[in-house]
Amino acid sequence: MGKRKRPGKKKRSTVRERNWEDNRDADFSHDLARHRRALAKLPEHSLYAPPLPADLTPNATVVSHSRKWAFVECAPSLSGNASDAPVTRLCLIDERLPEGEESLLAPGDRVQVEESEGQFIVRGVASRSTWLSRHTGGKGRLKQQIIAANVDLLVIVAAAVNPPFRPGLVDRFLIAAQLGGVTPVLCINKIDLVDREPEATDLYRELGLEIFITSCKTGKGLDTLRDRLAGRISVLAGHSGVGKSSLLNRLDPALRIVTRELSEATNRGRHATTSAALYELRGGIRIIDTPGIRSLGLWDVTPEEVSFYFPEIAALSTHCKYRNCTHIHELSCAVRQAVDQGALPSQRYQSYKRVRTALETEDTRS
Ligand SMILES: Nc1nc2c(ncn2[C@@H]2O[C@H](COP(=O)(O)OP(=O)(O)OP(=O)(O)O)[C@@H](O)[C@H]2O)c(=O)[nH]1
Ligand SMILES: [Mg+2]
Ligand SMILES: [Zn+2]
Repeated sequence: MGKRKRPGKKKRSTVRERNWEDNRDADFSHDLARHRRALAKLPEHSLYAPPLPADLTPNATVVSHSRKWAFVECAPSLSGNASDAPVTRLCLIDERLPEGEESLLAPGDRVQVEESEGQFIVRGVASRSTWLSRHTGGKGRLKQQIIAANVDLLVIVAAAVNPPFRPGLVDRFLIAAQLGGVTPVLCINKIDLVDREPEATDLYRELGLEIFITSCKTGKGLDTLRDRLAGRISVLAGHSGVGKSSLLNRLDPALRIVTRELSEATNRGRHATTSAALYELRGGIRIIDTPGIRSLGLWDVTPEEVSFYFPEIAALSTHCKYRNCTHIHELSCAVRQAVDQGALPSQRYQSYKRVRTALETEDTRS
């Protein structure tokens, strides 16, 4: 952007005021340039002189991050009381922290932050109790992208229409929730645009999934959702344009997160949210908003294991003739019989087949 340095310009504090209206990506690129300049004047890597802590004492939570920088939420003094009102600080991420096949950081991660020469630095990341992750499917180093860490609830957000309700993605999120130890709930938004709930809703209700029917336009269902989120840390996930950020704005109008109308040409969301971030809402709600995704690559599931993540199919499979029945082409298959007889909804079976076939052909295990 070619910003010139003005003499006498006041140095900005490293403690940032929270301003959620800002575009975070712009924040990071701005900071990146600013800190590069600052680092250039420091003796080589003096910030990284202290050894990384051997025993981790987490004192902050990641709000959002880029490759080199993280916004964290912590007590005003790093060793301060938990009861102190938290502040958001911009930290460098210690470049010695190992980058493996799994994301180093995600919103919700507990980290150890230390101050060194007036700069706050993330020195360590605690292991995660729960997570929402996806397989990147790419050829690069990063194989498992952690979307959110240490969350209690996964709110799978779908729209009743615009964009159309797609049970296939819901099924994948249900598997991802099981893999990461997170409790899933389903939120069907934009109910103001239809006369009745999408057909598949009852199917999920029968499976025992907790369902919230909401409208950001009329406010329907928002109080019930708010009650469920209170006192917990949750993550909102789903296709672009289903209204994830709009839900947050309705739950706490002070947030004013950027939202975007659907594209008229494709009737799809236009990726208004570009990076995941943790928000603190009124009423003790802590929630991670995430960018809309097209598909969810599953991590750590083999095609043979898929049926274990469809509980009703797993139960039926004990009656199949072959123990290693794929439930796709075998003749004496209790699962296919159940579909034929209407005992197993064909939609769920189609989802099972899609997930299984995709795992076989995508080779997402490499
Ligand atoms: N009619 C109606 N429109 C809604 C509702 N909720 C959200 N919208 C609209 O849907 C569009 C997309 O909303 P966003 O909140 O940006 O969707 P998102 O899921 O955050 O999308 P990404 O950030 O791209 O993943 C906006 O134009 C919203 O005004 C609703 O309940 N009813
Ligand atoms: Mg959004
Ligand atoms: Zn079978």
